[in-house]
Amino acid sequence: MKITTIPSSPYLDQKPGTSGLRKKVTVFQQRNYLENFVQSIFNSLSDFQGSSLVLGGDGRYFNREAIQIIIKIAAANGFGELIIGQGGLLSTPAASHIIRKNKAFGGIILSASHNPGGPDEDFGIKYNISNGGPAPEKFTDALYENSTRIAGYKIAGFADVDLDSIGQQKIDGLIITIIDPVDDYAELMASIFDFDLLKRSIASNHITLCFDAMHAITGPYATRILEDILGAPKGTVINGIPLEDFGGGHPDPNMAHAKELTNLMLGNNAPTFGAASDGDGDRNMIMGANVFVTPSDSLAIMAANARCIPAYASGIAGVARSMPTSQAVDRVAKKLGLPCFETPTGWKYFGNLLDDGQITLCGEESFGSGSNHVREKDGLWAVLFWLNLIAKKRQSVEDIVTDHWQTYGRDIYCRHDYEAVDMDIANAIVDHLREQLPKLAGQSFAEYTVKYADEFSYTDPVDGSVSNNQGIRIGFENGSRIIFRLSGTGTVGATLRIYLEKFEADASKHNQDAQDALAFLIGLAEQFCEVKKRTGRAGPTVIT
Ligand code: VG1
Ligand code: CO
Repeated sequence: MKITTIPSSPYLDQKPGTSGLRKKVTVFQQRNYLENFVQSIFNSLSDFQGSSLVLGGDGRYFNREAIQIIIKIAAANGFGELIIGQGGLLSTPAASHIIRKNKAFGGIILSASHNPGGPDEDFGIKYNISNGGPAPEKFTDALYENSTRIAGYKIAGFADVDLDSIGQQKIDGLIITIIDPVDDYAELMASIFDFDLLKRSIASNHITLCFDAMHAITGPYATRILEDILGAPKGTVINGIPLEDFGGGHPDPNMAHAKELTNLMLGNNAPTFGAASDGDGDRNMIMGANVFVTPSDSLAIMAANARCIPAYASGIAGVARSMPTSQAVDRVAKKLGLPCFETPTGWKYFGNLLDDGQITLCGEESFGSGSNHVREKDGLWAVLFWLNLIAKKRQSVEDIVTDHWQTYGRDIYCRHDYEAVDMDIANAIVDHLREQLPKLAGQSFAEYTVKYADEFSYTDPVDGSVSNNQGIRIGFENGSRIIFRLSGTGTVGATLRIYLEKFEADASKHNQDAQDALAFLIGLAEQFCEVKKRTGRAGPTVIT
């Protein structure tokens, strides 16, 4: 194979965010932009000669072209085998599983997750390590460093690879293995959940369901598992054909973006269960007839009921949640005597705890949950968890949630996002918040007395690494919290996220609307950050 080194000069904006590098497609299409980043990944690794690399993406616009380029750069850098999902497709959790199952050196996942796709929309790339999880911060820091100093990349000169025929191809010493993207993942799910029980519950109509794949990667996964294997009727999976532009939609599984599913579930003839996933298949939204389960509650309910699921029947080691996720799971951990960890936002922080066996379940408020079965959050896994729970407990989603609140109280929760805010204004908002922190503790606002006001930093209990500046938190004596963070996944301006949370022990008040119940805290958040005042906006872009 002929290997050439192409000289190139650095781009200075290749710093990975919360989950890899995300930019507009047009940015990635600049001369040598993708090539530089991929070579910088390999420049940050050592001892990978001859080993295998997993490749796949969520199928968005530019996925196929990018895969061909990455194949040639990986070949030139000395990988011995490339394991690629057919058509260049792999959901994020499936990629994680395939890295683990094949004991690969690592993997490159092409996705901008829930961000829209298409020629004028977003693309993304991320490196996962041999445990199947996102590379830790010290790797992404080194990668960024390397990207600012890159002088050229190595590329092999062979024709584009046939991505569509399953099987092995050989190019000189390099093996290219094209696999079915769904097979291994479906097998893994069958090993975790009680598929026989699910088949019976679906066949007897005890469970009726709708899954919205939002024209993204989970279409083929959900169709195979829910319809073909578990026997749900054809048409259970809606928007099931993956499209390069997600049909023009925003593949983010929440009530604002998964409108079709939301209308169905809140309508008169709702099925017993509804769910959706995002662009790359790692997020989930859980709904029952006339009820939406917040991701924070979902995590808590999973933890409380884990023993209902075959894979977790003997109990779980511990739980973790990202800092802005509500404290609902902490209550469960306390009651069950389980360790509970609070990590910064982003799945990479769960990896060490999972590898070390300190936790079994973890999740984020941003519609993500997962377990030690892979090292990414996993949308369909969460859906199957809930289906298994409903089947086993023979209870509706609403009853499961209500029972949970009765036992543990309700952590009323919501998130307000202000998207595409001018970067300077966003930075000024954060500076303004920072200035107030030292004097906030002890101050009272109606019945809310500030207990602490600080910036979250995290020391990894396994390797001792420290991550600073992970969000501004204002915690109150009564357990309520307001958290402010700037997103690390957006591609236009800045996104300010405001997370609001209040605990309600009184069951007679559990059915309140979250926006009403949190109205005072919402007002207080504006008083602290002045986002409406400084941007002139009337309210958030999205409320979840
Ligand atoms: C967001 C979420 C975070 C999640 C990340 C990646 O990050 O808040 O919880 O881990 O997206 O998810 P940020 O920095 O924009 O708040 V995904 O499904 O976009 O890979
Ligand atoms: Co995602």
